[in-house]
Amino acid sequence: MASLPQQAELFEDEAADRSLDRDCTTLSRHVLQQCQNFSAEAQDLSALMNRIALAGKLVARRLSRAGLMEGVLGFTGEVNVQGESVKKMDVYANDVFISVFKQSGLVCRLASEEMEKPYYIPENCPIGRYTLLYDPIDGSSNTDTNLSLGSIFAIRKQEGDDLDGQAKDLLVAGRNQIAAGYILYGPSTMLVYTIGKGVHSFTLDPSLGEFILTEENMKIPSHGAVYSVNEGNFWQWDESIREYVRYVHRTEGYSARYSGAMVSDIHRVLVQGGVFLYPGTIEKPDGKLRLLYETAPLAYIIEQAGGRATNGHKNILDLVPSKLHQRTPLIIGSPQDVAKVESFIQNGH
Ligand code: P6P
Repeated sequence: MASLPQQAELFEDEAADRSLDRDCTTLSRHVLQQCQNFSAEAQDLSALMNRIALAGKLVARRLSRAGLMEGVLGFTGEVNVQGESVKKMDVYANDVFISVFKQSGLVCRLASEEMEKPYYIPENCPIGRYTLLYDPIDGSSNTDTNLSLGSIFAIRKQEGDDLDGQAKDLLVAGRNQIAAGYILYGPSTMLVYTIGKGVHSFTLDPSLGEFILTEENMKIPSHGAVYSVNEGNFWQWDESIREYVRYVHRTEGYSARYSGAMVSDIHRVLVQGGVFLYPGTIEKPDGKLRLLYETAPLAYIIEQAGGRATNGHKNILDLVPSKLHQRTPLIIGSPQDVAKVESFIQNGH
């Protein structure tokens, strides 16, 4: 029988081994573990996620120096396809993803919130079999105030031909995503992803320059205290959404949290439970958020973690877009809290 000091030493050694093993659980290794094989597709997925991680590192580095460099903060003076004023960080992050994937040989196209048409990999570059759909910087209005921001991504396999360059083959439901996730640029930079085998989070260790495994198989609580919605839009909502908000106002146990960057708000909901809403309005029934590269990837993550995501009537992952920048209302989070919102919609309050 080992003496107590020997037991303590043994425990410390085992803890040290676990810590070292975790530090070696990089994103690309984890993806291969998840795939449980080394097939060409598994290798592709691992390489794709590695490229996403590189893009995240480059964006995180730029954000960490935003206040110290010329030309990082503020607006470009341009308006994007969404009709939104473009922040310099939007353009930079959009270009980062293009640069990171252009020579990768992994993708044939990149479709972004910031580009009216997809970016087709030039013929003088290696062409891959996947499409990256992404929102390079979600919540860019937070750039200039040093608040959290995110990037959102979805990976789809090239199905069929896109001969006319209209990317009609992308107009399919979110269940066709083979990978999805987000990067959260907060006090630490986190990457959360799924390939349909659970949700896993990684934290960037700047000393290693690697995203290191933080939590495997994340599960969203069935209920949470947080409701996250921009109540400044109250006057624009359908009566049913107003009735839901009146309900949480008069019911003990709810707290409002809203940051202006839904990656941050939805990550909080994933970890603590609750619900995030961006409803449609009477003037814009489809709301503000985009289906292909915002709500569908986030819905994949939350559904894989045991939560739900709906437009109020249909599962986000079953919605078929009619156009690349299709918008959709979003109610996403803990199953009990999403159901509560739906009950107001279905009862036609
Ligand atoms: P509003 C950022 O532009 C975004 O797409 C989401 O990240 C965020 O939750 C929402 O829009 C903020 O929009 O209308 O509340 O300012």
